[in-house]
Amino acid sequence: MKTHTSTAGSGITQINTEQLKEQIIRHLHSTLGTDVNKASPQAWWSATCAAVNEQVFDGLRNTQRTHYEQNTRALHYFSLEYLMGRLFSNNLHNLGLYSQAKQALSELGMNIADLEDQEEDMALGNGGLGRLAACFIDSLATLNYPAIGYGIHYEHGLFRQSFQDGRQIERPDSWREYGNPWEICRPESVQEISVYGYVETVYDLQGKMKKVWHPGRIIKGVPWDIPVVGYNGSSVNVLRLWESRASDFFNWDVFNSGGYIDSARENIEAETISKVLYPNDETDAGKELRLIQQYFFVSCSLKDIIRRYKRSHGDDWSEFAKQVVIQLNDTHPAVAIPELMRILVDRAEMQWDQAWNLCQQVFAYTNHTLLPEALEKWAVRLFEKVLPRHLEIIYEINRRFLVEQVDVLWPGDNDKKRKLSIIEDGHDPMVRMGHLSVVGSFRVNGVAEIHSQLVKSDLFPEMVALWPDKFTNVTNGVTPRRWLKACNPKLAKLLDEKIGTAWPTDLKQLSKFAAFADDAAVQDAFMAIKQQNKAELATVVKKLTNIDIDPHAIFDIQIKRLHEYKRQHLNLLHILALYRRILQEPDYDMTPRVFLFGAKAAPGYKLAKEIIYAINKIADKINHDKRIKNRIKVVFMPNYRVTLAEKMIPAADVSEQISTAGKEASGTGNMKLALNGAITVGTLDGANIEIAEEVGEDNIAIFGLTVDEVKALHANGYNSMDYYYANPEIKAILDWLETDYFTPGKPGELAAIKRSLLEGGDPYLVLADFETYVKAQEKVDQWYRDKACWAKKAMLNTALVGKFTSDRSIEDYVSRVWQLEKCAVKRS
Ligand code: AZC
Repeated sequence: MKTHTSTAGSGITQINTEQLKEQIIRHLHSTLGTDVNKASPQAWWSATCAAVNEQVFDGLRNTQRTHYEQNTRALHYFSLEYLMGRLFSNNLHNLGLYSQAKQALSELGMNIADLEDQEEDMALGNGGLGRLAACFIDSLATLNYPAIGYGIHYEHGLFRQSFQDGRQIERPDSWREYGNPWEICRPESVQEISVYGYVETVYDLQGKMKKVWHPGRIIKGVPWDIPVVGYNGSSVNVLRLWESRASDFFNWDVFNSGGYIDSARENIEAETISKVLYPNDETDAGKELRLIQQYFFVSCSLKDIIRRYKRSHGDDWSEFAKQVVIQLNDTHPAVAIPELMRILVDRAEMQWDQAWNLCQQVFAYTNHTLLPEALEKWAVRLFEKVLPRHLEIIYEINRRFLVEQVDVLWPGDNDKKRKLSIIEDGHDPMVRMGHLSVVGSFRVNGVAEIHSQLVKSDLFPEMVALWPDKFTNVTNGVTPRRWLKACNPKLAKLLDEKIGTAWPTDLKQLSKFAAFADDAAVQDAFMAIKQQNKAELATVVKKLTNIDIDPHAIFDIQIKRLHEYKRQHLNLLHILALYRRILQEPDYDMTPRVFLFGAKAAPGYKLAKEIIYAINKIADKINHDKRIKNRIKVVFMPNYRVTLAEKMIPAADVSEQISTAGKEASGTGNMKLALNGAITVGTLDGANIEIAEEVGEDNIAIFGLTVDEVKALHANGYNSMDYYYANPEIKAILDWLETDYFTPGKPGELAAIKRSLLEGGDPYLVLADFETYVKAQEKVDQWYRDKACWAKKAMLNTALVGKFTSDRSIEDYVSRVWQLEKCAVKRS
């Protein structure tokens, strides 16, 4: 019998297979109350998690003690979303325990993969922004930076998607219905926060004016801690998520006056706050509950930070900005700025200037999008109702900003004031959260070079004139532990053999793999792995959709939220073009291709849902059409999420990154796919540009209008009709959508796409980019015919994208924004 020992690093106790087996059985007995003979897979999974947690909690204690003793400066990441996915295999990998666990379980008669499937995804996020937060906290722990993630403990994460007659159906996600082994409730750190009510102006005996907020409601925030295990067991940081409950204080009042039922209602209302994640990706919900969610978690988190600070510094605020830096993940947590001001001015009775100075040293803001519909604005009247004191503070921040900054640089220029004001004028005045975030932060960053440029030139040019040094870039990254080592074990093994095992924490090492790009034997090994991954995905596809796909076809994958700017419909038009060509020319020469989609549409986003419907209907028609002889297959995978991404990405040949230039801030799926050897078909948008720089133009299929060309086209008056009439293929395809060809007996069912592209003016320039997109796809088809050529390109993609590790992003944040020190964890 083999006995592996963990390679875990300093923070964590070493453990071998035998010990792990004993722990699992002990937990089956004493934690789960069952035994080896009757335990369900769920019980085995829980027992294994409990065993893993023995090491995790060990590391957690050591990390927290070390940070406390060393009194370290720490990063506080504020994010409304964390898209964690599953933690079982991730924690095992990061602890260096995966092979031991696999061995231990197999000796106990269990298959580790079956146990992995017992876990629900922790889907507390929508898409890129939430997954980025998850990659970042992995890297922070791996790099031994003291950091804590703060967010909301949603009872229901992102909805589960299924299709009924091709249409998206949403069901609630109950990820912790039967508990979750990774979280620890911390009743000792409960916080209470206030909302609603009114503000009273009072004067003390010296005649000094003071504002007193009399809240209308008190809500309790209960923290749940999720340990974040660094790779090789370095540090174990914490993700602290707040759950809302009715405050005891409030219940008593109502209860004593005989209002049992009312008190129950209060409970329900309070609990609503953390009930469900808003499913909007890149659209501002503008709803009262959303503002309360934002304030709830921000206020709980700030109180938590201050409590910890006061433990060592009492009422002396002078070290606060040295100890604390807060990163705002988009504007969603921006209400933290007036909240900290309120705490300092109203509570700590600090002078305004001093408080503001402190605030501006603490906050930094990341912008993730330029889309106008995603730029958050809150109606002043709503703000006034929910957070009356905060509105006053925002007015004062704004007044001083306009007088002391704007009017100094542009004296008497009212247009500038109007443009820069945190309050947008109009019949329904609004609070602009982006403006507030820029004014209140010491640093502002975009998430890819081009995006950061556009943040400066298009979004906040005047703010740049005021504070040129405030703006910077940090290009996104992804954790190679989850997105290569864990999800693509065969490729990881090949890399270990060829370039050594340092790459998971030093991804630039991958460039050594480039030396093998012309080596026929390594090419064969690489392509054989891709082939196996494709075969495995084909099994998953069969199980989920009952569609048979051929693993020898090109696997062409577009996985991301459904949005017009991401242009899944451009992909669809290409599919229709190929289909039509085959029907017109039965011997049409093309490499067989399987087009795979994964995407959720926001439940209220009509056109996005129509696009899903159209893809499903067209898929159904094409997949059953014998005439095309399987040259095309189209699959829409239901319920796309982290766990499905982990199966699709290692099997991709082609990565679709086809957003309208200037619209995708960065993208991170593009990085994951390239890392796993997929070749990008992409526009010069977001991080695609930087991927192209790294892999070289021979190894990526770039097409389409550039940002400047997009701007010029709009400026000169884009008319999509011109393309419709000029290109017979476009015309035929769009007209096809109006017939009942794909929806027998129901003509016009797919016409929404045509309408948006013609009458709707094609806001994302789908038709303008169609021709070059088709050309790029033809090039890819040609490349694939030459196996060695393809293998080389694919290998070079893996080899040359080392830049896109989230470890590098974190180091960029550390040097450009956070100024943290690493802190090696000591074992007790
Ligand atoms: C996304 C951007 O669309 C994507 O380009 C980027 O890679 C990602 O953030 C991480 O930075 N934005 C969002 O998911 N959501 C919002 C509201 O921007």
